[in-house]
Amino acid sequence: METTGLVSFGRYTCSHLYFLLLIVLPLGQHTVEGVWPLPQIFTSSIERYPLNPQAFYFGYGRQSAAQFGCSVLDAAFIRYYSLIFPDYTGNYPHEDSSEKCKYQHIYLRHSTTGKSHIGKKQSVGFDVLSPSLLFPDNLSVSAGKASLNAETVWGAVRGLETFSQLVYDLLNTHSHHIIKGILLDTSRHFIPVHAILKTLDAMAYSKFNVFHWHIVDDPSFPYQSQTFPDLSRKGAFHPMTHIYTQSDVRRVISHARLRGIRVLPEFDSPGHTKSWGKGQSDLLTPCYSGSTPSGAFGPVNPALPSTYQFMATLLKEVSSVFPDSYIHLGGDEVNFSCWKSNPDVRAFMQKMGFGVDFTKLEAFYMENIVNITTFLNKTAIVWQDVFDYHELIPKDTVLHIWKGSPANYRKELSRMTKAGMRVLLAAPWYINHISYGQDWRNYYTVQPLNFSGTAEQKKLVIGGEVCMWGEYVDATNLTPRLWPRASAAAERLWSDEKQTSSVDKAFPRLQDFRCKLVRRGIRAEPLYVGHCKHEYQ
Ligand code: CP6
Repeated sequence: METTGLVSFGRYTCSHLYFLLLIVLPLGQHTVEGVWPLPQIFTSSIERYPLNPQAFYFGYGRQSAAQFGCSVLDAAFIRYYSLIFPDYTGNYPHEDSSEKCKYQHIYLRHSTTGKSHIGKKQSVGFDVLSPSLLFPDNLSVSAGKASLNAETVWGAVRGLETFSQLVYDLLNTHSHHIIKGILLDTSRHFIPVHAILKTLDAMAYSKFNVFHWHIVDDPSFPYQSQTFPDLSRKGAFHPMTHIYTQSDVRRVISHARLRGIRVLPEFDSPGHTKSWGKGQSDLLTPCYSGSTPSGAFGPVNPALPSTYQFMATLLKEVSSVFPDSYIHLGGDEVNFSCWKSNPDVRAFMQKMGFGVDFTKLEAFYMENIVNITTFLNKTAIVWQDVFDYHELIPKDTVLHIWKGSPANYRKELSRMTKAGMRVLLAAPWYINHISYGQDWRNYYTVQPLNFSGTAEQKKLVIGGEVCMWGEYVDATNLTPRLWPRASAAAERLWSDEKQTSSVDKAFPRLQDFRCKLVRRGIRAEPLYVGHCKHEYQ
């Protein structure tokens, strides 16, 4: 039996276009969760086809004994159309019946305008062939065309039911985790380029698709800027050996690209910027003790126009060096005490009418920075703090949830998606936190969509990220700390939740996968007692 692009059900063979096929695993392992009762025989493929209610139509085949006017099927078409598109407010696309009778063969054209993802002119027809004892009932759906061959109209009605069950609503039943990312912090420790490249290899093995490069932070500024070379000259741990040159960055981006991984750069501000101040004077806020500067510096100074000029120039460079359409702007954990101590900042607050509400000042700063990225044709991602302070950021900004217990981040997911914002979830996957035992199970059993909200809201959860904050991590221990624990999160973000709901069933598979990583030269740590056929050499 043909399998590619085909699904067959019992005596119904079914392949299709223009509907979203539920079955996702290769032959031999799958379940047909979408069809009940279970067909006796079926084949499936990973292919899914979008169905467009405005272009979709049931029709009678040329050789069909039943034709328009067959009341059972005419009525069934209308019924199943609304079963398949429950939320569609338009009507079943009737054609004038006198016109229709002129067609020998009713094939209904899909318009290629609008939302067709396929891009080719398509037609979809449903053939109902003449009843014959010699032919089995047969539902087949293939590219551009779905046909149902049935011995009787009643068999055809059954086939329509099967078809309608195969159509599933991406919004309602499937998570839409587009981003499966890993954050690496290269500021608290310098991670040499070769270790980053190796990490990208391993990311590809677990099907991660975003490398979130938390490239700079308080402790060091290893990014070698073309426009501001002093930032790394003075702010890196070492100006020559502990920096990422432009060519290093290009190598990382190209290595990632070849593996289908996007590189998302983060230039976190206004907090987490201590190292920036070494190479850029007047950028950070001088902290005061009483009426005199204490010599310490706080977050980026939001009261000076020069700050925004600097940020615009830096982000302009960043947006040309990193081709991705997203830039992460940080905005987390801003400590207000230094801003509070500074008389110029306080005067600016008065002038702006912020009173003593420093969250307004932070919001003002972030709004300006987000606007800069918009101007540069990039979409901003910010940590959740920005939304917590200031719900009126541009609607296309992605919010990144990093803190809280499951109860807390669920509340945050509800709130943010209710406001129509897209969300990335990182809070459950702090891979830098370690403990004795099998903590990968916690990463595996996360349910990113288990929060109160509509299907529309759930669609706004665009993915998740595993975070490797760098306080206790450098190239010596990065790999075993990441793998295979991050792979547990990868399956949660990649796979169908229902088919991967058992953490115990995942255990032997993950052990096998970990051995595969080891065999490929990745020092992935063991999950528990056991051995690999090929131990690490
Ligand atoms: N660094 C930066 C960090 C963290 C954040 N931003 C962080 C703090 C506490 C925890 C996890 C991460 N180390 N720049 C917050 C996003 Cl528990």
